[in-house]
Amino acid sequence: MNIATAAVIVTSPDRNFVTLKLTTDDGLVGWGDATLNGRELSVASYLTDHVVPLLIGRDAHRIEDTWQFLYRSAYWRRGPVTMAAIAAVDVALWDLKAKAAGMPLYQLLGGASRNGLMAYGHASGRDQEELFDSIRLRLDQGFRSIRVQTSIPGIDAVYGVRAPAGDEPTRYEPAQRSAQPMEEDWDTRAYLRHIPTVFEAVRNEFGPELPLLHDVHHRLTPIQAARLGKDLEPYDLFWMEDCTPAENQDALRLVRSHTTTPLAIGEVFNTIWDYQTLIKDQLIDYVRSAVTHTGGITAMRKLLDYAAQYQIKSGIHGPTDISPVGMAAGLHLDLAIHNFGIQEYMQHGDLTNEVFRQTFTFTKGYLHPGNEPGLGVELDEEAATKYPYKPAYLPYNRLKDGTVHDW
Ligand code: CS2
Ligand code: MG
Repeated sequence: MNIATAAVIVTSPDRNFVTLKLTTDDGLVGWGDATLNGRELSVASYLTDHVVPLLIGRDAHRIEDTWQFLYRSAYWRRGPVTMAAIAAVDVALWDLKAKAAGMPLYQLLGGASRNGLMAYGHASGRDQEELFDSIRLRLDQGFRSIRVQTSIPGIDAVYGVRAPAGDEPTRYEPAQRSAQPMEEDWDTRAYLRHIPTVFEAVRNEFGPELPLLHDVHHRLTPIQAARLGKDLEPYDLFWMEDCTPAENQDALRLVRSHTTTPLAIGEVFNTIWDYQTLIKDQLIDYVRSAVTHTGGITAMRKLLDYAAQYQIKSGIHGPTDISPVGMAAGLHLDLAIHNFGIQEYMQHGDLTNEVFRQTFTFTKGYLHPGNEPGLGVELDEEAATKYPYKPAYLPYNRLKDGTVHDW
């Protein structure tokens, strides 16, 4: 089973996606997700210019060897572009191997460790009424865990809050199609004052059972994050996510020493090394990496097995900028590992679902990758050509005095 062709497909149904298609000499097709939000074409070029030529003629069964070859032979290791490119090759090879075996991928990873994967949905609102409506909508859709984000009085646009009324009520897409990133504003003191009152209101309305999550999106210093974690303790969060910028692992030591609110981190990390201190010193509770950005199934399996030794669980990143191919890869891994925690499920739009035909299911709050051989996702190339690439950027933040802050 040698690789005969490798092609990079860029398509933009509801948003931009980069997909790697590998074809073997015996006619099997494997898919890998290489989407890096706002920097899509860099990964497409990395693959087309530097990886595709190396793949032709290689034995598609040699997944570990191919991973090591791509990681070590580049000399320049790590980084989101490199690791997304390696991930795409790795996931496409796992898709091929599972198709060749006639099994869903999770079977090759050891088989199912559970019946389904608890997923959390996103709720947001510009005020309490909108937020409560949004939570009710998610509950009606079957979600049993909810991420809560709200506007902050005095700040015009806040991460995670859906577009103004008139838009489809559940749709929140962080990247906007434009030639320049949108500018948003930020005020940490206003945020720290407001968020605990939101969780108090949500708990009062929806009761103590519902798992609630919150994403801080890298905005705080360690001491600010420690305070927020403490202030949120009465509302029993499932996790507080990305509370500080991720580069400094030791920042979490200070946060940890002040609060029992569980901590999740890592959607912008791309290797196990980004977690080394966090895991061995048990500074976090959940690993937020995406298969797509962290070197694929091969690397994520090692990362999550390492985390398991320290009772740290998975919380795989599942926003809309992970394509259905990357999403399915995460679901197969989630089902197989022992230390599954929760899975984010942001739900793709109709156009994306037209381009990527999927077999994973969402029933009563639980995701399942399905039982088709391989990943269970096929890209419809004809449909993909209808949606050419459109430049899109994530927003960025400035403080009131104009200083650039973390988005
Ligand atoms: C977010 C993402 O899902 C999350 O937790 O932080 O929506 C994130 O903003 C995007 O994936 C950025 O590409
Ligand atoms: Mg996040």
